[in-house]
Amino acid sequence: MKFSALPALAVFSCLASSINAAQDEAAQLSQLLGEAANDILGQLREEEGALAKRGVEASCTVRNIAIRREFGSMAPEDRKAYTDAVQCLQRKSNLTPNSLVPGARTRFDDFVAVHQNQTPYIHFSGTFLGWHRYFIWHYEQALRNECGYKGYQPYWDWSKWAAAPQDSPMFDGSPYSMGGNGEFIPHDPLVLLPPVEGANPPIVIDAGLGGGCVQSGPFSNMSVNLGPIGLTNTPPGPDGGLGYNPRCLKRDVGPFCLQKYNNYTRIWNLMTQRHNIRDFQLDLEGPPGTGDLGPHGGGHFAIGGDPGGDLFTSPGDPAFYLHHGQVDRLWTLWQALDPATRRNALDGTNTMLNDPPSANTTLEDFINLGYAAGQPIQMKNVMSTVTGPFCYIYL
Ligand SMILES: *[C@@H]1O[C@H](CO)[C@@H](O)[C@H](O)[C@H]1NC(C)=O
Ligand SMILES: *[C@@H]1O[C@H](CO)[C@@H](O)[C@H](O)[C@H]1NC(C)=O
Ligand SMILES: *[C@@H]1O[C@H](CO)[C@@H](O)[C@H](O)[C@H]1NC(C)=O
Ligand SMILES: [Cu+2]
Repeated sequence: MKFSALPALAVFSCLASSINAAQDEAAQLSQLLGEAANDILGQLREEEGALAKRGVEASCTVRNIAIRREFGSMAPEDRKAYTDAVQCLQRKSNLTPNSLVPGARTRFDDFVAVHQNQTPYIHFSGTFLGWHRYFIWHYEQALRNECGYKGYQPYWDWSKWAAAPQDSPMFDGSPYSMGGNGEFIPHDPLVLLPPVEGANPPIVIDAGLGGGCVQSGPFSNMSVNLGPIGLTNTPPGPDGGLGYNPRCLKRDVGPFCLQKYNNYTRIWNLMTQRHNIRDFQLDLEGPPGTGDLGPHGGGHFAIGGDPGGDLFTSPGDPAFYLHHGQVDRLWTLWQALDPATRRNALDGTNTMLNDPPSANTTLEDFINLGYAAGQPIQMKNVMSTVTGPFCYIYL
């Protein structure tokens, strides 16, 4: 009698300790990242003081710095203000000429189009982190300057919601969410083929809990105009994916990817055990050919669907910008943990996986967002979130 109760107890205590472990990991990570953020503010204060001694006024200070927050930690009305502004961008006309991108219809599409066009140069390349930093910053600027948004770009803390992202504030489908999951349509796992045919095992991603059109919340009405280009098992849209191809927003949100690639352990290791930019980027994007998607790929495929599951067209899902907010947050705070060696550290070439072969990206190289926004900018001016055009921090 006594013994039959033992296994159950053992299971229970094992579960309890893994829950405690997860809470400890969350607390430890949040402490580490909090300290990194404080270091950035401390540095700003010092620089402001040094400038003041020379009679110069600092432009980015602890008093005017923009604070980007986790979507789930924002007040409901602030979340709604954000999605209202995104919908405003989706009503304004595109600036991208239709002679270049025939399918662009809105200002929102301008951002999608430039990402489509530049995908082979801004992923698994030296510009990956800097380009996406500049990209989401200009998106935030467009929301503020063209659509009257008063807040800042939110981010998505993957690990926090890894057990059930579909029920999280981001995807629960309430009026204060980023829109719900896609309608549940039973479907097979997604099989991503390896870059080199036959060289590596394919990556199998368990089916999520959606698959169909988003039916609740802010983006249930949205028209996805561009793409797809690189959606697995789906041929490209008209004009190679740059043509007009209006359809609903589909998502396949579920816990599989986040639990596997974006849990607290993974992010803790990324932040504490990757000591140079090469290792940091590889871990974040997943070392090619290993079957590991990394937290960057994990977040993308935790959203999945169309266009979320398409490397080229993924910014066509408004959740993209919150996912890349978290990528930028982790880069920012990783840099702050050792600014002397990390502030200007770059690794990679100017083409995806150096194919075709290209030069190493340098701090002098320019990136640009085409018709979406802004001027070309040198990599050296996007390496810090408190200099150049930027003045923001993540809490
Ligand atoms: C969807 O569009 C209709 C018609 O434009 C509008 O009345 C409705 O409020 C929209 N719903 C959402 C969730 O945006
Ligand atoms: C957490 O992520 C790591 C690394 O991606 C993985 O090896 C591990 O299995 C994950 N933990 C759980 C509980 O899924
Ligand atoms: C590019 O960077 C790699 C890694 O740092 C280095 O081994 C290689 O020599 C560099 N190539 C050129 C052409 O500088
Ligand atoms: Cu991208």
